[in-house]
Amino acid sequence: WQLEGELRQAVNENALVLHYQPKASLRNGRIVGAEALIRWPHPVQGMIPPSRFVPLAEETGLIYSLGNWVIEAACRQIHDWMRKSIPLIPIAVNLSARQFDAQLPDRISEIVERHGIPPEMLRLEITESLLVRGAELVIPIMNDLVARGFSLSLDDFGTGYSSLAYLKKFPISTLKIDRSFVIGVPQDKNDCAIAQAIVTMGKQLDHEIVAEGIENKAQMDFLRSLGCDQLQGYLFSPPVPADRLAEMVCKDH
Ligand code: G
Ligand code: G
Ligand code: NA
Ligand code: MN
Repeated sequence: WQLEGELRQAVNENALVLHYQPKASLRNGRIVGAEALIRWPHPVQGMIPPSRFVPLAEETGLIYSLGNWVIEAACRQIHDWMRKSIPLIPIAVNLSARQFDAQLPDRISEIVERHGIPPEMLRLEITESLLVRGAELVIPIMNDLVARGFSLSLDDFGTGYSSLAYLKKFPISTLKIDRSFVIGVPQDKNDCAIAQAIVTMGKQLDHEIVAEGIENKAQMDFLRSLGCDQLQGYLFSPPVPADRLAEMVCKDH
């Protein structure tokens, strides 16, 4: 398929870019982190969103080198911010299930050490879909990553399968409430109940709670009233280029 060949070439030629969506504290509105989101500036098709090529990369196995590129690019960016004395915030990268193998911790450590980055500055966002690899494979890898100083966030929480059985076994520090439960609050009673249950449970498990996809003030106020810690969404900021994020962080600190 043509797009696959072009994507392989784009990875090899460093022709992809990361945009960064800030996460803000729901207590004081300050930027407390950001999520790196990949984009493909295509010469003919324009900026291609990840929904159009990440699934392709996952099907073809290209996600392995694409995933390494993302970690490398995020670390290069953090290094550049350190060099420019921009206040550092933790940057989260998304990991696909196919990237999760026994060599992953060594691969990530090598990249982080080569760029001289404190491991706390790189967060790893995973989803429950990871469990297709088998809990007996993935949980030790998660523990290894945490032992090396990386923290794990469980993304899209509530949309996967078997969430509750494994939640207590995952060494995660952060739970991200999926956008699909945020859309309906505060009007939809069911969404409110689900959001409240997730926040209550997550806090009992000592996890930090991030609400994704916050688009308006009513949603923000409701999630804050539940005790949610951080928000990510268009109300605060869409994903932005690296330089724009640096400006926002500098203004904020
Ligand atoms: O930015 P956007 O809303 O289009 O992202 C769509 C999806 O692509 C999200 O589910 C996001 O997690 C995923 N995605 C974005 N960047 C990456 C990445 O670097 N690696 C992986 N595996 N998924 C990503
Ligand atoms: O699956 P994941 O949580 O990684 O997806 C993040 C995606 O959600 C990003 O691609 C980002 O562009 C998108 N996104 C971020 N904030 C909002 C928002 O407020 N509304 C909507 N509809 N999408 C958002
Ligand atoms: Na994600
Ligand atoms: Mn995410």
